This record gives sequence, structure tokens and C-alpha cells, in this order.
Amino acid sequence: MDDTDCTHGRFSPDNWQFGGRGMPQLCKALQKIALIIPYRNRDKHLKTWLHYMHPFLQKQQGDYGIYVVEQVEDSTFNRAKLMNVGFTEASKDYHYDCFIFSDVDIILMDERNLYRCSQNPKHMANSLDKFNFRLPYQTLFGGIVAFTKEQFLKVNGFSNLFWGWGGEDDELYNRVVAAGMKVERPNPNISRSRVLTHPRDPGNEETRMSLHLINKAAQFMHEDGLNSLKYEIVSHTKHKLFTKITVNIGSSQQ
Ligand code: UD2
Ligand code: MN
Repeated sequence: MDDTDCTHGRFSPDNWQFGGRGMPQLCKALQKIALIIPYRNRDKHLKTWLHYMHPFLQKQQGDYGIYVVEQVEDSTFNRAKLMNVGFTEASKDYHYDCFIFSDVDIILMDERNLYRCSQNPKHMANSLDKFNFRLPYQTLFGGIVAFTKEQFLKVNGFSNLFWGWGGEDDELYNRVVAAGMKVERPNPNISRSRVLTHPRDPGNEETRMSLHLINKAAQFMHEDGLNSLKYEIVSHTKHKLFTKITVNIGSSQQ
């Protein structure tokens, strides 16, 4: 799934639309990319991310939209469920065919590291400064991952059951393998990225019960995911630099 001329050196002024939508003017991008960012109370990180990543995406001649999915209530954070909401809502906005799920605190450093989907699900956060630009373990699948629409539907999205920090990325990795796909990674010299430092957020304490869910991913993935997703939209607002979807996703008690 290569791009057309778009990423091959022809720089053109971009078209621009409210809601954080950019698109190249002089060439046609083959992929339409939604960037989904799970979010709560990280205003400074979001501003930094937007400041660096919009120009980056434009230089890559992306046809893209940025979706910040905010969990409204102060129940325990659920990153994975917010990703599923982002996928579902962005799909109603435009015919995106590539979805990039990204933490708000990872800044790519090299424009050759394309925000694009591949033949297989792609793990893009494989060369982070905080891990000395090495992969800490072979099955790491956190930080930033890119799925075509088809690939994401094949794994039924993320699990909705990971309340609190950790495990949801490992569970998604197991879904990918169970669905007969493998994980791709960019060359680590190109995918070098900076992580903005932070303490663990309140309301995102380490999850319990995750090992069981991770080990049973191949079995549970068919009933837990996009096909069991429930949420209520609180607001859907197009800001200049991003679309913000504020959502009530309930809590682990429900
Ligand atoms: C790691 C993973 C991350 C995820 C997490 C466990 C990497 C590089 N990152 O990141 O992808 O698997 O562990 O859940 O492998 N967030 C908020 N507000 C909150 C809490 C979280 O906005 O109160 C969002 C934000 O986009 C943040 C992301 O959730 O970047 C992940 O949370 P984290 O940054 O606390 O987790 P971290 O850095 O340990
Ligand atoms: Mn982080």
C-alpha cells in the first residue's frame, strides 16, 4: 500500500479544514489517515504534540484528521476503550482507511517515519529515547500502532475491559497474532522518538486482572471489542487543530 507521488519530495501548500484536517493539494494521497489520541487532563502534552505533529504530517503529505478522545468522568481511565470510540466516531466523519492510535506524549523525530498503514499492523513506538532507542521486549505493542480499517475490524478493536494502567497493549498484540497477522516495525534508526515525561496520572492506577485477559485474548476477542462497545457522546467539537470527542464510557463497576 504505497503512497502516490505524495511522499516523494513534492512539497505543496496544504488544504486545511477546521477539526484538525489536513490534506495535500497537488497530489492524491492513497491513504486517508485518522489519528486517534486518548486523553484526559494532559493539556500541556496535547499542545506540544499538536505543535510538532501537524507540520510533520503536512511534510509527509498526509490526508489526515486528528481526533482527541476525552474520557469525561473521573472513573478509572480506559485508554483502550477510548481508542475504540475514536475509531467508531472518526469512521462516521470521513472515509478513513488507516487508523493510527497514539499516546499524547510521543513525538516522532524523523520525517522518514511515515504515519501510514502497512500490510500488517505496525508498531511505531519501537525506538524511544526513554528506552535508549531499543525495544525493551519483543512483543511490546504500546505507544503508537497503525491499523488499516480491515486489520482493526479483523481483531475486533481493543478490549474494552482494561480499566487503569497497563496490559491493554499486550492484549492487542495477542489479538493480532490470533487473527493470523504479524506485527511490522519501522527501522529503529528512522523511528527514533521522544517521550514527554510525566508521573502516573491520578485515576490511572495499574490495572488488576489483566494477565487473565491477556492470556485469553484469542478466545475473548470475538465478544469483547468493537462489537460490544457502549458509550455516550457528551460533545463532538471541531477545534482548529483537532476534533475533540468527549465521551462517557462508564466505569469498571458497570
Ligand atoms: C505505556 C504505553 C502506552 C500504554 C500504557 C499503559 C508505550 C510507549 N506506552 O505508556 O501506550 O500501553 O503504558 O496503559 O509503550 N492518558 C491521558 N490521561 C490520563 C491517563 C492517560 O491522557 O490521565 C493517555 C495519554 O494519551 C497517555 C496515554 O493515555 O499518553 C497512556 O498513558 P501513560 O502515558 O500514563 O502510560 P505510559 O507512559 O506508561
Ligand atoms: Mn506516557
